[in-house]
Amino acid sequence: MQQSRIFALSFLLIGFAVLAVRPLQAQIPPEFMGIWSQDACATGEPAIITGPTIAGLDDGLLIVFDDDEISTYRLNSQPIGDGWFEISMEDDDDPIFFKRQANRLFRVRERPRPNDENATPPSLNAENSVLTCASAPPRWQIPHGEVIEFLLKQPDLEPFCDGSDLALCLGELMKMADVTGDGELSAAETARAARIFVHFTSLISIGEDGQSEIEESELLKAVAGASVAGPLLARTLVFSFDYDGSGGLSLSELAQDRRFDQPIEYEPEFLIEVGGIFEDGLDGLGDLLGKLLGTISDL
Ligand SMILES: [Ca+2]
Repeated sequence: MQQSRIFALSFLLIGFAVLAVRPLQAQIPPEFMGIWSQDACATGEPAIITGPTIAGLDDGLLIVFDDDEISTYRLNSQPIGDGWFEISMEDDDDPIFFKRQANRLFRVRERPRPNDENATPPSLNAENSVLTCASAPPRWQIPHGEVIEFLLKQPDLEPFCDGSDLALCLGELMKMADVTGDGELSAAETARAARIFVHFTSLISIGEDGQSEIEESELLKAVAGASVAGPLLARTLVFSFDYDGSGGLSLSELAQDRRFDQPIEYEPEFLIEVGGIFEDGLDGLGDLLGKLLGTISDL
């Protein structure tokens, strides 16, 4: 019922609506979220930990940018005292224990016993730690900057997107998409939202084992497709929903004829499904654009 109602919305609105949320279950501690690197921040391969706000996921996400492959894992976490958290990946019986101290996140394999005075505390050495980074290295920012920013901003959404008020959450997502801050989405801002949506859903097409790997070249192909076809889709959306003819889309125009007065619930797989439809739609537009360009060059 909820799903069919969402499906009735425009692609853009779907894009935003499905990024709204469910109540949090396995909270990733805020001090663990952000960019981490095993090596120097300016040149290393970043790993991003983000909370479960996005995508209706119950779990947090760990996204590892590694040479030519990008891997995404779902994370569950629970505090075990003394600053330690037990973090496990989906379908993995082998949890790892994490603790943050200053600018490092330390991990140990053995369960630390914070409440046992006689137990030897686990040794925290730099070899088993990652360093917090203010930003991702240029090597990764250039091709993936938009989605990295989107991932990093997730904790800011949490107070607004706890699953209880979709309209409030949509308002915050709208602010995120509205680069110029004028309260309206231009065609370029809409196209950017489309690119981020394709980038993001490609990254989190997580399998049943709770993880996904995607070759960077495959990911960039999907994003390039969205970059070419997105503006066409964006203009179509602006033409379709810009009721006051201002040239941009406001939240009230996007929400026209819809009532977001009920909590929203769906399975994460639904997002992936919508991402697939969205990508197919963009592919279709890409084909159309290719044909049009072909026709023009034949003239
Ligand atoms: Ca704007």
